[in-house]
Amino acid sequence: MTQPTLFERIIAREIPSDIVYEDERYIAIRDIAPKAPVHVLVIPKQVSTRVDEITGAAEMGELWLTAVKVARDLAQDYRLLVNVGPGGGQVVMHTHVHILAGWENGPDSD
Ligand code: DGP
Repeated sequence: MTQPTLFERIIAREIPSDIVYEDERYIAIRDIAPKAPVHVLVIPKQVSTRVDEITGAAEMGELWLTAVKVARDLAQDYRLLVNVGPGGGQVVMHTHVHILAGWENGPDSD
């Protein structure tokens, strides 16, 4: 049996997190090591290791629509970012979208 991912353990409430959004298929939590004044992770409950494993247009579209919905509740302007694979900076091998926002003068101002 494979070990649950860190984010599965967060979804199961085995590890505490600051949840900003949740529905049947997604959860959004504040990043533990924020790289922007607002840094939230949108995580599908259906596990895939990395975003390019998602091949269905409906599933991919739903992930992005959920990320946009959560982001727009947090900020007017924002950055959406996905790290794909260790070489792309992905550390947690459970697909997630980063929402980064809250800079006074844009992302390169800090
Ligand atoms: P990535 O590098 O794209 O795999 O991003 C993983 C993010 O997950 C990273 O920004 C830090 C965050 N993170 C790691 N462990 C935890 C945790 O236990 N709780 C929360 N809320 N975030 C975590």
